[in-house]
Amino acid sequence: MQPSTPQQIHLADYRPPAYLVDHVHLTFRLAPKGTRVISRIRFRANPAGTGGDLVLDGEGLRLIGAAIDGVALGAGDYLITQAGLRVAAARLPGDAFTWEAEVAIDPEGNTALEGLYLSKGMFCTQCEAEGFRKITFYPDRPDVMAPFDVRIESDLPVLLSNGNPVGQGAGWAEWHDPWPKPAYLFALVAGDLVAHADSFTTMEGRAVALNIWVRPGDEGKCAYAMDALQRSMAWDETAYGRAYDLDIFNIVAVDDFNMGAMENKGLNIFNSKFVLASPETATDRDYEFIESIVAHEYFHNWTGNRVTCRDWFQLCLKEGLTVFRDQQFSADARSAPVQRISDVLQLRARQFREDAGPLAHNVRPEAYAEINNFYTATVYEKGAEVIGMLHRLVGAQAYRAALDLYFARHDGQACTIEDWLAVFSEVTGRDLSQFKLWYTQAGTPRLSAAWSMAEGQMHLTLRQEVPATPGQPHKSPMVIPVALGLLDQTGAEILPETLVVLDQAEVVIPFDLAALAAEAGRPLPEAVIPSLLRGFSAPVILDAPVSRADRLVLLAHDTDPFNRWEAGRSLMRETLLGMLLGGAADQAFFAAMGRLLADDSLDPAFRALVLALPSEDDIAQAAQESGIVPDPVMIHATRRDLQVAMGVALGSVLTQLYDALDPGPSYRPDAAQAAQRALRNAALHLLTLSEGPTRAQAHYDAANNMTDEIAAFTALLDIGDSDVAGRFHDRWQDDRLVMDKWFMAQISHAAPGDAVALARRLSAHPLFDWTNPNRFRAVIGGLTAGNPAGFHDPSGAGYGFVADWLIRLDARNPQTAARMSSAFETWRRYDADRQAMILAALDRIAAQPGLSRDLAEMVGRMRAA
Ligand code: B3K
Ligand code: ZN
Repeated sequence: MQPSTPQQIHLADYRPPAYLVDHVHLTFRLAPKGTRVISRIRFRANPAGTGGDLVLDGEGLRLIGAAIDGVALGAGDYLITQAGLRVAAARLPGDAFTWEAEVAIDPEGNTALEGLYLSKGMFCTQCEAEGFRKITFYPDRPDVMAPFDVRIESDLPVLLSNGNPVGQGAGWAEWHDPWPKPAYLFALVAGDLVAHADSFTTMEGRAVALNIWVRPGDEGKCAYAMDALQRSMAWDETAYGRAYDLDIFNIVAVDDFNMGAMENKGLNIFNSKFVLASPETATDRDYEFIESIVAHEYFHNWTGNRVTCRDWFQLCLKEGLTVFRDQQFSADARSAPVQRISDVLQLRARQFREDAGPLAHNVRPEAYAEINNFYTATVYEKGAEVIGMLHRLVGAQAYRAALDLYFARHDGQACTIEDWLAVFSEVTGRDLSQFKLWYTQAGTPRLSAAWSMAEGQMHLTLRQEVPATPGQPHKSPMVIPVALGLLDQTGAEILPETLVVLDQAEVVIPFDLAALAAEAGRPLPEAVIPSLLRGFSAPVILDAPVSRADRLVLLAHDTDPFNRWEAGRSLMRETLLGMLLGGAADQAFFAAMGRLLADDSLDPAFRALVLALPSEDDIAQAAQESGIVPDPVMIHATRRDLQVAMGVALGSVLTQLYDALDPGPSYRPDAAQAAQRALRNAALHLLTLSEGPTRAQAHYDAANNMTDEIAAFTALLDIGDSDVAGRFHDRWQDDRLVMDKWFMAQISHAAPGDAVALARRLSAHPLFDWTNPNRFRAVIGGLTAGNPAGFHDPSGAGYGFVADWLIRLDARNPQTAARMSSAFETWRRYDADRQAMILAALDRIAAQPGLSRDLAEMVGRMRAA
């Protein structure tokens, strides 16, 4: 039986709403099983719309009663369907009217964690994208914006909603949000919470009360998030001229949450993992995430909330821009080169992977069945890269002018990518119609370079090709900004960074080397080494025939730190691919690494990134890109061989680094200390693999922070230590967030042949609460993302295990099940046996009766490839 494909919604079918909303008033009478929601909504016919029936979205609502302009509706006055409610135009009193309704909903029974739900006795909401329709009947689409007044009635001590508080008494509180917003930004929280409070005064002189609300006992873990919030508020004023616009800003930490966090107006709701931190329980990486996610959600106040999206196809309008902004913030707060390298690592690991498989889609998709399936690396990270390219093309000043115009013109509006590009065209006079292909063509372009030299002249040929992706067999040439420099054979720069824009399939660019060399005060070089795509100036795969020897020169001398790192990375990637085909690592590579590691003028965080090997999935991706069928088990073994070889070859420099980089007893999560720990722990890892457990055991015993503790823990797991997991468990069994690490680390660092059995065993552990998304991700993601060789075990056991869990979770929480299913998106990469087994797992999922639209769409797209 062919499972039915869920129905698709198309960008081309967009129509303006028939009715706009002038004001919303909501009353919540909270009760776990039977919450009443009373709504009073002032509608007005949209002058730009078609008029007609009043169509409201609504799912899983029990209608108690409804009225229009105070006149109660009878059963014959409206039609209720699975998707909502319709009142015929003929029943409406005119162009403007007030809709009132009372509905009953069941927060306790809401296991999907979308709409109003309960998490450990606390009421909270998640409305983006389409959760508001599970709260009351409403035109639940982002182009309907309105001010909200909210009254909450409950005995719980803390009652929060969007906007400013306007009144409270025993058992009730009222909130007023003056800023028109779409329903997806609505939020409500009620619970027994305590606040970590502080304040901020805006550049406009507005005093803002800041609160981070957590469960009692967690208030000591909020200081870093608060600090990050205050720094974000100040940064947005300086960098973008954007000030906060309410009297209060609340953040709430919740344990059961489908994603990272949510930017609801004035009331951000966070997965507690991205709020709570103490040195003992959170790693440097956790702190970094907290900083960037707090910033990201705060920055949405302007890019997303004040200016929102017309429809969900425009999601990248707010997400790509807000990611770009949070990346800029982190680059300013920490180290810009390290930030850029980390961002590119993420982009390649998640977005290039997505683009190379059956789930490839445009930065602005054109069709979806379930919009939650499009909160992807392509929309977010590639969306941010596209803005980075615009920034580079027009320059920082014009970028700022375009953004100023964007905010001035579109404040309070729901916009499109066309609106966004228009402000850049107007400010710069540029025609961006070809640039727009970045939004409408999927796939990672391949950029190839070749060059020749004769008589003091160099000709650089740049060629692009955009691969076919699902539904897009033919592509047009894109606008690719290529930042480049030229080095001579000694590593001296003879052409400082220059921007070349490739906007055809091929261009040939001449360079007058004699003139360049003279200008740089260097003799005419016999050979030049191009440093291409500096700073990763475009999200493309670069093929450039730079010899190994020349890449060693780039690694040692390039003035662009990104390309310095990239040179080392590509050498490592090539070494690994060579080893997969039976080759060995060469000594020149180790020697170059050793010199770089020992160079104390370089940021230790940068050195740690140079030392880090590509992940197993990166190697599989690189194999795929070079036409090799990847064998995950062999990749794991080969990568481990190289790690051991590095530990041996670099042993003395690693030992010196380990000894020299101890930041001492007082922990600070700042970039400088984190950098030392990153390099020191990278050294520890390689030394443990090459020398054995002694150093890691001592490191574990001495650790006074989670960064060091987890580094020693995972190093010991990697060499098969059988007792460290028990010790870790005994110490941390009562700390939920740390225990997520315990589950994840063990599975990720299990020997591939044992990983599925271990995941199975841990999924029967009393602390495995599979209904908690973080814990589910720790165990299932620990296998699929953390241990690819285990997941792709030749027996197929990993596929069966994961499919079973996805099916089970789907009945309860479709969003998280669908998201986790992308573990299978790479299936086409593998050998015929694995492909057949993955396809069988996907078929088994697809055949489940009652499969959610979310998971059905994902599986359908993956199988279709
Ligand atoms: N906008 C939210 C994500 C909502 C996801 C809905 N499935 C968080 C963010 O991007 O900031
Ligand atoms: Zn966002």
